[in-house]
Amino acid sequence: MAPSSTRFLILLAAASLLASFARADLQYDFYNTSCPGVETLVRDALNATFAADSTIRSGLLRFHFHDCFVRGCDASIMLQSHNGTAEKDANPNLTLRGYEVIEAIKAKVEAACPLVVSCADIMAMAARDAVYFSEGPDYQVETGRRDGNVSMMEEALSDLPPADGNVTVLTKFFAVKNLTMKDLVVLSGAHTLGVSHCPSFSHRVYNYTGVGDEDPSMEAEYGQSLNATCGGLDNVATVVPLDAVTTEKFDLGYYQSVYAGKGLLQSDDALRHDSLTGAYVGVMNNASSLDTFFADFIVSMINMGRIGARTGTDGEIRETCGIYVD
Ligand code: HEM
Ligand SMILES: *[C@@H]1O[C@H](CO)[C@@H](O)[C@H](O)[C@H]1NC(C)=O
Ligand SMILES: *[C@@H]1O[C@H](CO)[C@@H](O)[C@H](O)[C@H]1NC(C)=O
Ligand SMILES: *[C@@H]1O[C@H](CO)[C@@H](O)[C@H](O)[C@H]1NC(C)=O
Ligand SMILES: *[C@@H]1O[C@H](CO)[C@@H](O)[C@H](O)[C@H]1NC(C)=O
Ligand SMILES: *[C@@H]1O[C@H](CO)[C@@H](O)[C@H](O)[C@H]1NC(C)=O
Ligand SMILES: *[C@@H]1O[C@H](CO)[C@@H](O)[C@H](O)[C@H]1NC(C)=O
Ligand SMILES: *[C@@H]1O[C@H](CO)[C@@H](O)[C@H](O)[C@H]1NC(C)=O
Ligand SMILES: *[C@@H]1O[C@H](CO)[C@@H](O)[C@H](O)[C@H]1NC(C)=O
Ligand SMILES: *[C@@H]1O[C@H](CO)[C@@H](O)[C@H](O)[C@H]1NC(C)=O
Ligand SMILES: CC(=O)N[C@H]1CO[C@H](CO)[C@@H](O)[C@@H]1O
Repeated sequence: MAPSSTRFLILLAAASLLASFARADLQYDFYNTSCPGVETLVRDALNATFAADSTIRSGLLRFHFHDCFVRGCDASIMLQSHNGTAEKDANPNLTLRGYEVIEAIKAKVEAACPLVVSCADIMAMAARDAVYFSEGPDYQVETGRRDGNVSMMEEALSDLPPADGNVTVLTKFFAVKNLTMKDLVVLSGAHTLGVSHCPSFSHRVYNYTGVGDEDPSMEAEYGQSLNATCGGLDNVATVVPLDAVTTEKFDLGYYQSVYAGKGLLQSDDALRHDSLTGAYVGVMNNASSLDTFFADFIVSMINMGRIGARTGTDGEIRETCGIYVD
């Protein structure tokens, strides 16, 4: 073999080794030697936070979703923009909650292990702990993500699924993130926690097709109660539970609501009108399916947590999550 091609092969081997290092996968317990006990530290801090405000749990679960769907799970949702054009400034983000919670935990983590643990991993742990402390399943999160430092409003507007989307539309938004229809119907189950502001669904009550009509798919009494609560299309101050059965408990209440025509968002109700996702909603309407939902949810959360993950030497570990960029 000629020396030049040997050199080439060695270079090739070195390059692919380097590439596989840079691509290093997420793993369980990534910080076990670099910051031992960090997951307990985060969980204990959240336990105290939730004792003071139990409603912030749903905010943290949604926060991780909005982070992952835009530029991957890289905490770019937390970046501040001098000129107001960051992800966080996009319309769907205006109701995101939990910035201060993540920042406070990050400060505690920095005190224990400076510049080791990413904001993106803390967000993933916080979403997991929010579910756990809502009587949902406990699971191990994958860690080893690093933070991004680019944040663009347009990407949040183009990559987050629309609240008035049908299953065809929603499936496309999930597919570009490597998530399946199963992930869609399972992760929508996160709406077993938390609330929505009236403008996210009020068109269903007051102006469904633009002629002052109501969405005929909505259960009649439910529509009346939404009308009474919101009192009009543009009430930005009032919130309504996404799962009216058990708003703060992670359970099957969401699927029971959707099954009964009491899904709050159009994207929730849409799930029962597609044969595949509708079948899942039907199964989850049965109380004996709780364990199946928990197991499915863990799998789909791990899938979502892998979107666009930066690992190895890609990205950075920041001291503060919400630094200014641009
Ligand atoms: C299928 C596509 C989805 C759409 C269209 C959607 C849309 C929405 C909307 C419009 C709200 C209410 C915002 C407001 O007006 O305050 C909301 C809340 C929420 N979403 Fe989703 N969502 C989707 C998927 C997800 C996923 C995958 C998760 C997490 C795994 C999630 C977790 C939450 C939570 C926990 C809340 C309540 C937040 C709070 O209480 O502050 N959503 N979602
Ligand atoms: C965690 O520790 C075990 C040994 O205790 C080790 O085998 C494993 O590689 C470590 N994992 C990481 C991600 O460092
Ligand atoms: C959370 O805090 C309460 C006290 O407020 C304590 O009883 C409970 O054991 C804690 N749970 C966990 C998982 O740390
Ligand atoms: C879903 O919505 C899209 C966009 O509005 C529309 O083109 C499509 O026909 C709808 N699909 C179904 C099955 O309703
Ligand atoms: C209802 O929707 C139509 C079409 O989008 C719009 O022209 C009309 O102004 C809306 N009505 C109200 C009360 O906003
Ligand atoms: C909403 O409530 C108002 C006042 O009670 C009533 O006049 C209106 O018809 C209701 N609209 C719908 C869509 O139920
Ligand atoms: C619920 O599921 C259980 C176990 O699969 C089944 O035995 C039962 O008949 C189901 N109940 C309903 C109402 O479908
Ligand atoms: C989807 O998976 C492919 C193949 O593993 C990967 O190259 C791509 O980066 C993933 N996309 C996202 C958004 O994670
Ligand atoms: C963003 O991070 C990259 C490394 O991932 C670095 O080269 C670049 O200078 C950073 N940009 C800013 C504005 O911090
Ligand atoms: C705002 O910041 C973004 C990101 O750096 C940049 O692309 C855009 O041109 C800036 N807009 C203005 C008006 O300065
Ligand atoms: C432009 C705008 O309203 N941005 C908001 C995005 O969300 C954060 C957190 O709720 C708000 O502080 C910003 O004002």
